Amino acid sequence: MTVEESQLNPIHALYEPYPLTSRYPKDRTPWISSFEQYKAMHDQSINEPDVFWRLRASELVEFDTPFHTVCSGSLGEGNVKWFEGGKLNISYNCVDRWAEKTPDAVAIIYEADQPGGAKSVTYKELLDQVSRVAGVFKSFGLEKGDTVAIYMPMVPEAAITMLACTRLGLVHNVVFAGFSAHSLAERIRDSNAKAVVTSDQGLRGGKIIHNKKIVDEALLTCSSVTKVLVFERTGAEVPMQQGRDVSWSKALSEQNEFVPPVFVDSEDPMFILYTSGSTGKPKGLLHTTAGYLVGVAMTTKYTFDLGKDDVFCCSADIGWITGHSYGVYGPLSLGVTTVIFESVPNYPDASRFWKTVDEHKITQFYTAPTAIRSLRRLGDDFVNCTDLSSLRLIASVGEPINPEAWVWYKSVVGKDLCPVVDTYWQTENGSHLITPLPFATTTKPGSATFPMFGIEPAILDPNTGEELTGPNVKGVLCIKKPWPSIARSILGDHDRYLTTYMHAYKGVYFTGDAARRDEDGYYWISGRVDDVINVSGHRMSTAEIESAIIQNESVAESAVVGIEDEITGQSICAFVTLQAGLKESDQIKKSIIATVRTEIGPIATPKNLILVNELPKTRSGKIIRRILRKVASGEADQLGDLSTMSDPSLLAPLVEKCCRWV
Ligand code: 6R9
Repeated sequence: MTVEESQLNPIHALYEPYPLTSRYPKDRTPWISSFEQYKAMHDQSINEPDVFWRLRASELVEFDTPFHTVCSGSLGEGNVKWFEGGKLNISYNCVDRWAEKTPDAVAIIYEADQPGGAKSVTYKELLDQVSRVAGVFKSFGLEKGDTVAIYMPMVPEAAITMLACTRLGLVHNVVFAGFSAHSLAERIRDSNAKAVVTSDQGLRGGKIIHNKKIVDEALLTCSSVTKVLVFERTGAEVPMQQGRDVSWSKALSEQNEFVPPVFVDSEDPMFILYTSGSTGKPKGLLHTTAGYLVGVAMTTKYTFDLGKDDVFCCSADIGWITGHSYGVYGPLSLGVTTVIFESVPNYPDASRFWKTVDEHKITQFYTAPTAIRSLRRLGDDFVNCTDLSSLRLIASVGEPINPEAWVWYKSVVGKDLCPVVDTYWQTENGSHLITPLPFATTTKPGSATFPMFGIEPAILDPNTGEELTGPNVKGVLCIKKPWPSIARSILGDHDRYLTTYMHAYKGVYFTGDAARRDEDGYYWISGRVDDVINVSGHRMSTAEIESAIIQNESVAESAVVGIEDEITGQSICAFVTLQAGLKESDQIKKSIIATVRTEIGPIATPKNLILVNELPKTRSGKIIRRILRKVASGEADQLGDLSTMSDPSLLAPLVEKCCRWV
C-alpha cells in the first residue's frame, strides 16, 4: 500500500514503530527498540526457554532461596511447574525492596470517584500499611494457605489487602464489587474463604454501592467466614456484627509491630480468580507464586516499555485479571507508580480519563475497547479540551478493538505520537500472550500482532485439530508450550481444567478463541468459539445467565445469545418463554431483569429481553441458539440449514417479534 492509499484509508494502513519523539525521556532508550531485537529474544524464549527465563527471573524478581529447575511438566498432562526449589515473597518484591531503595517514590496514586480527591501513597507508606493489614490478618488467626475474599471498591486499600495476603502466603480471591450477594456467596463458598475484606460502601460515578450490606447478605450462606474487615470508604454507619466484623481504621491503628514477609515456595498458590466458562458454574482459576510474578513483571516491562519515573494507569477494576496483573502486581514489581482509578470514564463528564492523565502526568494508559468506543461516540471535544502531552503509550485489552476505534484512539488521544498496544490474553494466562511491542512492532489496526516472549501460538483446524501452518489461515487459537504465568488448575476441579484447556486439542493449551494469521504473520483474534460472551470486556457464560433467568417464577425456559453491539462489543439478548397461563407484561419483564441483577449482578442485565411462545429446538429437544442469534441480529434471511428444527412453523412468529424489536 502506498503512503497516499494508507492516508486515505487509515484503518488498513501499516503503522511503523514510532521513532522516539520529544516525549521520550532523554535519559532512556526503549527496552526493545527494533523488530530484530524482538525476534532474537522471542527465538531464544522458544528455543532455549531455560536460558531465557532464568535471565528474566534473575533480572526481575528477588528469590530468597534460588530455584533449581526452570520448568517441568507439560501442557498435555496439565502439570506445569516453574522455578521449583525457589522461595520468595510477592509483597517483598512489590513493596519492601522499593521501600528500601526508593522509600519516597510514589507507589500508588488514587484517583477518587469525586474529582479533586486524589491521594498518593509512597513505597514507604505502602510498606507500613501492608504490614499493618498483615498484622490484622495474623490477629484473625489466618495462616499460610488460607483464603481471603476481597470485595472492595477501587481504592489503594484494595491493593494493600492483596499485598498483605501475599505477605503471609494467604490466597486472595478478589470478587468484583458489582457482583450480587448470591454470586459473591458462591465464590466465597467455593474457595472456602475464612475472612472477607470489604468497605462500608463504594462510590462509582457518584452512585453509592452498598458493599457491606451485600457481604452481610452473602455471609448468611457462608459458614467458613469468621472475620470481616471493613474499610471505611464513605464513613457511613453500617451494621457491624460483634465478634465477626472489625473496623479497618481501628484494627490498623492497633498494629504496632512490623510483620515480616513469609517466604513461600514458587509453586505455592497465590490467588484464585473466578471467570466464566461455557457452563453455568464459574471457574476459580488458581495462580501460583513465582511464575505469575515473573510473567507479569516481564510483560509489564516490555509491553508498556515501563521504567523509572513512569506513571502507569490501568483503568481495569481489580476484580478482573487485568486489574491484578497490570493495576497492582506488574507496575509495583517494577517499582513504578500505578494509578488506581475509582471512577467511570463519563463522570462527571466524558473527559474524566483525560483530565486524570493530565493531573497525574500519566505516561502509559491502558483501557478497554468498550470505553474507547463509547468515548469516541461522544465526540473529540472531550479529549481536545485536555493536554495529554504526558502520554507516551496507549493500550487496549479485553476484546477485539475495531480498527475505527483503534485509529481514533491513536490520532485523537495519542495525537499520532503514542504507539497503540492491543494486548490479547486471558484470566487463565496471567499475562500477555499476543501483543505489539511499542518501539519494535509495525502495527495494523485491529491486530494484536505477534506473540509475546515464551508464547508459541498455533492455529488449528477446529474439526480435525490439525495445525494450520503458513500464512492466511483461520481456526482456533492454541498455545504450544507452557509459559510461567499460566493458571495451574481450576480450584477443586482439576478434571475440568484438563478437559477445558488441555485436552480439547492434543498437547496444546486451547484459548477458546478463534483467530486468523494473515499473509504477514499477524494474529487477528475474532472472539470466542464457545458459549462465552464478552460484554464490555466482561466474560459471562450464556448458561450462567440462563440459569439466573429461570430462577424467576414466571419463567419456563430461556435461551441467551450474544449479539454484536457497536459500543459494548457484544450485548446480551435473552429469549424467554413464560409459565403456562401467564401473559407478557412490562411488569414480568422488569421482574425477570431484577432476578438477573440479584442472581449475578448488574453486568449481566440483558440489553434485550424477548418473550416468545416457544423456543426453536432440534428434534432431540436442544435449543438452536444459532437461529436465535441470527434472528436477534436481524439476519433472519440467513438462517442456513433448518432441517434439524422440530417445528419450523415457529420461525415466522419469532422473526416477526424480533423485527418489531430490532
Ligand atoms: C485479559 C482479559 C479473555 C477473553 C479472551 C478474548 C477476549 C481479551 C483481547 C481479546 C481480542 C484482545 N480478549 N483481550 N480479544 N483482542 N486484545 O480480558 O481476560 O476477562 O479472561 O477475557 O477476552 O475472547 O478469550 P478475560
